[in-house]
Amino acid sequence: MNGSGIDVSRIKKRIAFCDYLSVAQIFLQDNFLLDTPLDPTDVKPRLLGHWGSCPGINRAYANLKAVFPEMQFILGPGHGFPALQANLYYDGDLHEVCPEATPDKRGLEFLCRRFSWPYGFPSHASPMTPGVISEGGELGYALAAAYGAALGKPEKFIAVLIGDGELETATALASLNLNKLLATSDNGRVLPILHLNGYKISAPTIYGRSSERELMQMLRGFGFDPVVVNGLDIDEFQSALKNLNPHSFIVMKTPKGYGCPKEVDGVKLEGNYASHQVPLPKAKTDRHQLEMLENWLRSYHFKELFHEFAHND
Ligand SMILES: Cc1ncc(C[n+]2csc(CCOP(=O)(O)OP(=O)(O)O)c2C)c(N)n1
Repeated sequence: MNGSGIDVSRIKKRIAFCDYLSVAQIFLQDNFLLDTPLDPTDVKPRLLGHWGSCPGINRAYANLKAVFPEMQFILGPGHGFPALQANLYYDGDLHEVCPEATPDKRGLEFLCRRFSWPYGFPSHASPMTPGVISEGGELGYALAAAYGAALGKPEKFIAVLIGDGELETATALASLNLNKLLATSDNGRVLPILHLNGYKISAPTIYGRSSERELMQMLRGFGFDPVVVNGLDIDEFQSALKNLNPHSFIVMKTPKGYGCPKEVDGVKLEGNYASHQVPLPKAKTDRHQLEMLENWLRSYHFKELFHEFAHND
């Protein structure tokens, strides 16, 4: 526990659990607990998904949930769906609408196997996702959706995660004005969190290459009270959450794709655009990439976490 009664080790475990599940949904069609060495047949034949956004989503979600268990969470980069889905599974929210998503081995299989699979779950957040009011497949609307959901609902707390690529869109940028119009006591509280991981698909983002001063000045100009947090530092994140005011804006810095292998075939993965989608695209056919995937998956020690989490396993 830290000084504010927050169980930091529980947050860490939740993050590792959801990071593993994000990777597993993208890659695995079998051997979900890694009971045996990873085999090419355990890997999905068509790898479709976005890893790069997931570690940041998992860190934002875990830190927020620890303080605001009843929050409404809006995800701008809907392509980071494996992370959102992992959190919905962890909290049991998915089970409420999807009885097969049970907290046991069968539920784990169901979740992973059906991600980005014909007649299964889409690769992006979708209307099938419990609680979704902004899909995020088309970037830009998250902030507007958040302020809209807060209108006339002073009891609400809404956290909205926006990608730094997303904040380059006209819609997201213009929506920053809503702070001046709608951050009033007759509306709910909106907490925007900019996920500053520096890259979008195949290039750096403007804000990733701006100086911190420039970015802070821009946000202050929109009437926000911005604070920068290192997304990998739970104490720092928690301290920012403890000191919120109606105009708070968190800038969460993470290395894009944090936790994946550092590089493959001479290309930098972690902290680079190359982790945006599937960092090891040849994991099924290339022995070396399969081995890298196995080491990556094992780094989370998921089996122990799952045994603590699962019922009747
Ligand atoms: C309006 C719109 N333009 C382009 C895209 C294509 N697109 C998909 S993901 C992505 C990059 C997003 O980067 P960022 O918002 O920083 O999210 P990250 O994955 O880095 O967390 C883009 C441009 C889109 N989905 N929507």
